[in-house]
Amino acid sequence: MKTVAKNKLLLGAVLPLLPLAGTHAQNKAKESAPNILFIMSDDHAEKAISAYGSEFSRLAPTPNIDRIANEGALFEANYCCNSLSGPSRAAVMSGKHSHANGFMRNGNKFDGSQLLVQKVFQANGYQTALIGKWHLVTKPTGFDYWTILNDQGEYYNPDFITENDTVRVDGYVTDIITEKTMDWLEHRDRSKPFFMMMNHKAVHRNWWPAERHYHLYDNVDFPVPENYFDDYEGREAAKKQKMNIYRDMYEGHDLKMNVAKGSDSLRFDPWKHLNRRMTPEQWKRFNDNYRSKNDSFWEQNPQGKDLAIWKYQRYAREYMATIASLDESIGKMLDYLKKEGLLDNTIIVYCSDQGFYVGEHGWFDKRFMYEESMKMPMMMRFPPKIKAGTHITKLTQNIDFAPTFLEMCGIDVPKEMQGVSFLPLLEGKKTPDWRKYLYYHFYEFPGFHSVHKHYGVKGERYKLMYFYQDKVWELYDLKNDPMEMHNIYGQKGTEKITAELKKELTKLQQQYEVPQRCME
Ligand code: SGN
Ligand code: CA
Repeated sequence: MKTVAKNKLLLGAVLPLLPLAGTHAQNKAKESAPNILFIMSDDHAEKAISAYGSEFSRLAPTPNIDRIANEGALFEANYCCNSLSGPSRAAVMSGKHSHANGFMRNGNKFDGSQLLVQKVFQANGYQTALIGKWHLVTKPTGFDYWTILNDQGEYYNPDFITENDTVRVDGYVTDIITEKTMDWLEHRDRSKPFFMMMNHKAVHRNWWPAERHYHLYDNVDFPVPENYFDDYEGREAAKKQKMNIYRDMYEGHDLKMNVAKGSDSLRFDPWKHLNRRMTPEQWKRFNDNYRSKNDSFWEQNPQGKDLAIWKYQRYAREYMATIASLDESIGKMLDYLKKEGLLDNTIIVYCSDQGFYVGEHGWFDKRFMYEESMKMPMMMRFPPKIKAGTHITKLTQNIDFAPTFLEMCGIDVPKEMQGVSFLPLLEGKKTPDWRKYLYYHFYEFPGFHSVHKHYGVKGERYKLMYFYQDKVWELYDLKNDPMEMHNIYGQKGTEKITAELKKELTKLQQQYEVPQRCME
């Protein structure tokens, strides 16, 4: 792999220290201040992480990612506030819901002048860095060093953008991000603690594995979700989406089927689309080593359910094979921190930017407030404060991350952040007053996959959603219907719980000051 020259690595954008409301700008962190290594992947579903214990992940385990959970805490009820990449990243860094940080849908221009967690760390004597996916359109702020992918980035031979230039780097994106992160850690200012964001591209569409993983799951049959052939009865918005594996996935671009000569849009040739970054030799190896061995069933021209199931398996195998490189990356980072004697004084976080569907309801992608996409896999390791094997079952959200990280490092949490620190949960303290409901709001319509705008409230047992442009409500009892197949809104016997949830919804919208214009 080609790396950026050392002097460039060290010449990050040094931003002026800003007066930060509610923080004591000390400019020098205590000697013992912990470091933070924040690792975010993209579209990593909970069921694809073996620490969560699904049958699906048992067939394709993630032992290194699991180390973080096993030696620390696994979050079982962590949720994003808006299930999309840009909005989730903006919520993590600002500690605020989308309407308050201004980044409501992908493609918005992020206001980098606002208060952000990395700026608070920087003002408190931390060295800050960001490597990998950014996706917020405007340039990163608050990082001493940054290098980012262009928009979604490329799996093979990707471009990396820095303050001054754009450099194409040969190699596979997950490996390059890992090496760049280690390189930065190696050359950092060792007199300061660090706050490092390592943001992977994997496992985003179109799920392109590293060459060494092409055949990893060729012979594995992943369990097909029982609602794979969902008919969306009683769920109007679900009927209108365009994210079915068997109907909407591009056969060429997504499923990498040999469709180069096909003309209809489902047969999109990957070479002509996102993977034109592969060299002709890489493309040849892909054709010779992968497609030629995996396309025989499809070449027999299967139809109907047989084809739909085959597509699911192809998708699940490529999705999991792409995760294999992520798991290797986490293993390398943990080993590096150990070798450097940093393992126990570094707060290590692994999370995905949101959840993802791997066949539930027949889908890929995210966006909906249903569990698989609203849930955001999350785990943390920090032995001084977190006992190995901790399970966090209370409701937490991505807006809580910034307040938690700051409190764990002994830095005051700025009052304008809307999230709350979940450090007491990590420490196993009694928290009888912990929140009972979370607020969710999805804005990207019209947009990819045609998921209509909606907001809602999620409690421990019940979930209420409102597709406000369609004026359609949905209510789920997650205890009796964990797969959210039965919308019980308006049914006899649900009056009391509906009224309670509507009250909570209004309360949260007032608390977070959601403007009326965002709800029309
Ligand atoms: C791309 C994908 C979509 C995906 C969005 C947002 N299409 O546009 O399927 O929903 O990103 O994803 S692709 O064929 O171009 O990959 S997000 O995770 O970044 O929010
Ligand atoms: Ca994502």
